[in-house]
Amino acid sequence: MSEWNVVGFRVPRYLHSMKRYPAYDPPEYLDWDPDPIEMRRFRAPLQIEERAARIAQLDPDGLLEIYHHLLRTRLHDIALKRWVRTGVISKAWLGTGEEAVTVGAVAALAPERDVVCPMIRNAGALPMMGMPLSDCFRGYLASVDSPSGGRDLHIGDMERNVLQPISHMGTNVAVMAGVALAFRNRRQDAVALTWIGDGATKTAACHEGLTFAALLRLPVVYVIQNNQVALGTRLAAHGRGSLTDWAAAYGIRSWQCDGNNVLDVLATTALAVATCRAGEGPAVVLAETFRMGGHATHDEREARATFPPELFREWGQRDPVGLFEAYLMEEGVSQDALAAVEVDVTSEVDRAADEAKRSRDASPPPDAAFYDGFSEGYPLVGIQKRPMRRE
Ligand SMILES: Cc1ncc(C[n+]2csc(CCOP(=O)(O)OP(=O)(O)O)c2C)c(N)n1
Ligand SMILES: [Mg+2]
Repeated sequence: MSEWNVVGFRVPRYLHSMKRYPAYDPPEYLDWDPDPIEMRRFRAPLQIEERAARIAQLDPDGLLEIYHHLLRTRLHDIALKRWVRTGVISKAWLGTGEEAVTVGAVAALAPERDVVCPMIRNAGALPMMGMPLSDCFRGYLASVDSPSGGRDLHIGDMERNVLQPISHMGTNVAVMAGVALAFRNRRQDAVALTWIGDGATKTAACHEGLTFAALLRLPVVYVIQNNQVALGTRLAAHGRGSLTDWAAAYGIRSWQCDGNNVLDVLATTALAVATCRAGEGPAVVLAETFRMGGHATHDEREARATFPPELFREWGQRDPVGLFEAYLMEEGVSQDALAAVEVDVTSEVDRAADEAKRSRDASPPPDAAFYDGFSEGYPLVGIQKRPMRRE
């Protein structure tokens, strides 16, 4: 954002500002300008000694890479929203306003050895782990060449250390404890990480998984993504206790961070990962954030009515991408460098969406819908090859 003072000199404050999309961005993001109070609030946790030490390891290229990941996550969602509006797909689950929780957490991992299980609001993790962005779009098209073969929009790729999530909330907590147990048994120096929604913390599967992970001290990091709502139910309506005390009840070490501050998420997740690598896992990172959109694109109006408008204004001022961009400018990153990242990311996302759209009509053959999976220790393709119990 450029400003001109009375004598016509440009005030070199926030010179670059990423493009906003009136048709797709939440209204609070459209004329977004960094608020000085929020900028101070952004810096505060980064002064905490052990967090500061991790952030000091990032060089200018590393910081720009994080900006790239944040922006790509935002634009991926905007591209999906455009697909919904233009009738390519009927619905999309987006993470608008929550990008930092995904990007910061994955940036704290070693993608070549650690394994993540991203929930649908953590789509930004997939390209960070090396999955082609076009595959993220193909997942939504249910095309035969999508990573799930067209079966499911929850996608993963074990070649790239991304476990396809189960859509049932809470179940991945136990599954990732199992992944961490496998690491331990194989003496592999690796960490498992997944995200748990505030709503998912209330499931039985989550409780069982955490108890198991804690008891066996497994190397698994659970990032609680508290976006203050579960589908249409506000946090205060789905639980009475505080999530701050929650990990302690399981005997699990935890850190709290600002989920709209990518560097704070990165630094706290790095501490959690270090705990696991030191054999003292598991660990919980509680990231406080806010869902700026609907549960998915179908209920955006209801979602806006779930909370008072002031709350959207407050969190809107805390746009994780905008805040990080403003922070980088304060740190002296050049306007040209930021603009160059934006040009790159925009064309990367456009290209990926266009490439995926070419598969739009490549539906799986009808009999592939029966079954394709693993059972009784060997791969089975098609329901006719499954051993059926006949009474
Ligand atoms: C066991 C189970 N119950 C209900 C659902 C339907 N459902 C899908 S997402 C969701 C809300 C999830 O809320 P939260 O865990 O806070 O994650 P968020 O959507 O806010 O990211 C519900 C109820 C489900 N997928 N699994
Ligand atoms: Mg939630």
